[in-house]
Amino acid sequence: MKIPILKSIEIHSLRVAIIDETKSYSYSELERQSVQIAKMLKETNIQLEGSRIAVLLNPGFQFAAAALAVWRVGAIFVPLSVNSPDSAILYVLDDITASIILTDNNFELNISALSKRANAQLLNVENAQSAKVILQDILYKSDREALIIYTSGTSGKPKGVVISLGNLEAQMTTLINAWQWSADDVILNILPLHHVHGLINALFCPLYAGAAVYFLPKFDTNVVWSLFKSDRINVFMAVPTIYVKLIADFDAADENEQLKRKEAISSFRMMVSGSAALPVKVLDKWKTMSGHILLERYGMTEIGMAISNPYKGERRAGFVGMPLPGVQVRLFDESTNLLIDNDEEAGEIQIKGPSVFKCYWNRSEVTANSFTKEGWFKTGDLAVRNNGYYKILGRISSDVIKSGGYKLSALEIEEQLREHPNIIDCAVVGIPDEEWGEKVAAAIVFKTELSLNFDSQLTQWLKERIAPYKIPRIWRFLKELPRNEMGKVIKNDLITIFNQKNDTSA
Ligand code: MLC
Ligand code: AMP
Repeated sequence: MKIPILKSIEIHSLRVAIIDETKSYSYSELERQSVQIAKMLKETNIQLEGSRIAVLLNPGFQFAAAALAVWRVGAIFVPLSVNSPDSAILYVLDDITASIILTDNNFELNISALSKRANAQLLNVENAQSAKVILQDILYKSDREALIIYTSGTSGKPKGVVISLGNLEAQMTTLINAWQWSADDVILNILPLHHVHGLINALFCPLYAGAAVYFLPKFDTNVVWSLFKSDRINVFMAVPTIYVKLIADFDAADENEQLKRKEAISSFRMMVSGSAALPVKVLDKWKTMSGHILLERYGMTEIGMAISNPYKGERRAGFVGMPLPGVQVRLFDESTNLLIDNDEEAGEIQIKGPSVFKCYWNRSEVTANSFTKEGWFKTGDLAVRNNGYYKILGRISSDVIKSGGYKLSALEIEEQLREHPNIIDCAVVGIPDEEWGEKVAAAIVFKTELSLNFDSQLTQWLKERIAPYKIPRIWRFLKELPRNEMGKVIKNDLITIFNQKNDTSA
């Protein structure tokens, strides 16, 4: 097969592909830059096919060109989080044994020492124009690995989810048809690009459809509202926290400004919410502001988008909709080993189909354990079905936290905290929060007397070790953790403790 997005680049060459801070770029400019970066990769004489190329670039034109370039040379594209500390980046570079890191002037200096430690060659995409070697596009089998995205889960350290070209094509085709993407669309993308929501739904899908993607350097409610009013955008996708923040900004504006904002968003073709539960209150408020019933859908890094409310038809508040075409969904009760075939009982969502990922990178045992014997992927999400519509009830494991749309592993944060010389014991939970979905809360047992402001010192200490969105915002310092007879921390009791006493929240 030909690489999916490369097909669309040829067809739409004169259209606008990317708009960023300074400029807009056509599809043919995107193609040219991706060819130049691919040539630069070739010039290294590194064995590229199947190798992992990490990309540390801000959302924008160069990022999109780099992804295409990596595929042109038959390598696997691994987007890095631009806000993570060195140790988190090094973890990914080591895990994938990255051959090359693609970056630009914004990051080159900072990443240079890391690239040496990881034994990866560092290339700056801003130097790509000088590359001269001859490049030939390759044809691929659909099971060729295209992409690795790191996700946290129940297993402590983040794992790389390997997505094949076939998976990617299936995910994009399904969404483009279901949500009626067209080349006339312009989407505002303010999401991070190291996760599927920002990367696949809000960048690759529009590029595959020949649409334009408008990037902002950073999420800012005011700038987003100005852009909405500019009449240049007609599609928007975000996590619920972002809608909550936009609503707060709307409510703070004067009446005249509110009217302008209402008028602007009422003419959008589509506004989507996902990655975490959309509170019905937020959906209702957005409806009164815009006339739009936000299109809520359900997905996961390992499966792409699986369940969606309809583009045309009833969008049900509190429900994530029905299985997308080509995606098989079932509810399963592991305790009874039975399929749920009625509208009353809850079960784990299990998924099958061409969009389901290939494997976890270098973790064959974890991969095997993530599927049933019959090949269904076990999502770890609980749901009920009502007249064909699915409602997510929550996660089976309390060790998985969703905050601001990011999936976080309580175990990973605990592991990190235990490395602190003054911490004997700790436990991390998610506390429900209207703005963030959940806030990360940590209970800590210390070795010695605490100094004043220990929570801010700990926050600082963590900032050098884990991504900012994984840092606990609520702290509690305890003499001991609530445990059962087996010695296991009772996380529900801990949540109660957090909800009862006055906390130290950031
Ligand atoms: C930041 N802050 C938090 C926080 N993150 N507080 C509590 N909980 C959190 N999780 C605080 C900061 O400390 C700071 O406080 C203030 O909020 C602003 O910080 P920021 O970093 O500038 O935040 P902001 O840019 O506003 O980020 C919010 C956000 C971001 C919602 C834009 O979290 C985001 O981009 N989320 C999207 C994640 C995503 O794409 N997930 C999809 C995964 S894929 P102070 O006091 O300093 O002001 C997936 C599959 C699927 O899930 O189905 O899609
Ligand atoms: P990630 O692993 O970051 O891809 O996050 C996937 C998880 O996000 C899913 O397993 C769900 O728990 C959650 N999720 C995604 N969309 C929704 C939604 N619409 N409602 C509730 N949870 C969601």
